[in-house]
Amino acid sequence: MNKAQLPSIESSRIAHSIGTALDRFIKNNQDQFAFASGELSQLLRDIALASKVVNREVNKAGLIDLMGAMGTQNTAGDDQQKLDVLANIRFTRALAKGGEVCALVSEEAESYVDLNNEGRYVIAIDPLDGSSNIDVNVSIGTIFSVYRRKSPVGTPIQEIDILQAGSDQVAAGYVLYGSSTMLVYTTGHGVNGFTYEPTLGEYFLSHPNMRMPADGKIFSVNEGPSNSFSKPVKDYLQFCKDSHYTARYIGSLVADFHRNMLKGGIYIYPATAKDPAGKLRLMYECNALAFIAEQAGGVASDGAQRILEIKPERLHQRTPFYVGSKNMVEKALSF
Ligand code: FDP
Repeated sequence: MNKAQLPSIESSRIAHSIGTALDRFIKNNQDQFAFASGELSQLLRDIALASKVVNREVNKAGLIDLMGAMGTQNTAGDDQQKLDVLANIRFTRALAKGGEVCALVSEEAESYVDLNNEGRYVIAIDPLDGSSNIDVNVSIGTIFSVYRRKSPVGTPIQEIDILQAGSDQVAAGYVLYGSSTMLVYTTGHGVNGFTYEPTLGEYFLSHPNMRMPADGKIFSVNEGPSNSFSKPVKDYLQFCKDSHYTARYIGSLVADFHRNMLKGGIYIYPATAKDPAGKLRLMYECNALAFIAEQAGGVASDGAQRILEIKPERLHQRTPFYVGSKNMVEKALSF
């Protein structure tokens, strides 16, 4: 083939280009990362591989005995679903095998999991978010945060490695098991989204350099417990209604967040009488989405400060969460 033929092949309508594969994208962009870039790249690949396995299990859950409750509760007292447990095993196993991770914080485990003292990274993960939607075929997701350990490599893990503020994240992402499966991640240089092509078994770049619209008209909140919302939250929701905004609430954080990433909108989970500190978990739900939101031009707050500035005191700490389009979140915070 001579060079002159390439442009016509590239623009051919018969065979559309399918975009850059995730592995190649990670490799091409690993120079952006200041530390041991090969290790972070391998870690991201491990997460992507585990997500493909989880995707497979999620898709066949109705055919084999994978739906329904496990009969156990996680550390927060939520009923564990079989797929919660399975996803936790898949991600933990993949990250343990890879060797880059020294400790893992998971929604499904009370304490952190000590993996490998030689590893340089700490992962906080919600292996399967939105689990109450599993049995009804509604989108669910995985959320992860990646930190560099602070103590010397080769020594036992310490609290300073685990309880890091969101601003210390070196990478974060989510996987959405939806009408198609997507992996969206950032290493602090913008946000990129990849769609899974099941017949090829690969993620391909489908949403390069994602930006959250600065404005939007979608508000996303479970209004069931609204009697116990604070007055400013009630007032803001009234403002949304008076402004004829659209209410959309899937009840899977990843799915609600992803929709707002693409269309513009605000997601709110405020303090309620049942959950006075908010329901969502700082370390493995809010931090990752806050990092992604800010990288895409959005805002994430607990109502008083940036989510990323909160210094966690406990693994399973909860926080109120206001995240989404910049102008919408700033407006909500002004109430
Ligand atoms: P779930 O309890 O189904 O796992 O953090 C968990 C989460 O779902 C989020 O994904 C979701 O946005 C939220 O809780 C839903 O909570 P409500 O049922 O209280 O609205």
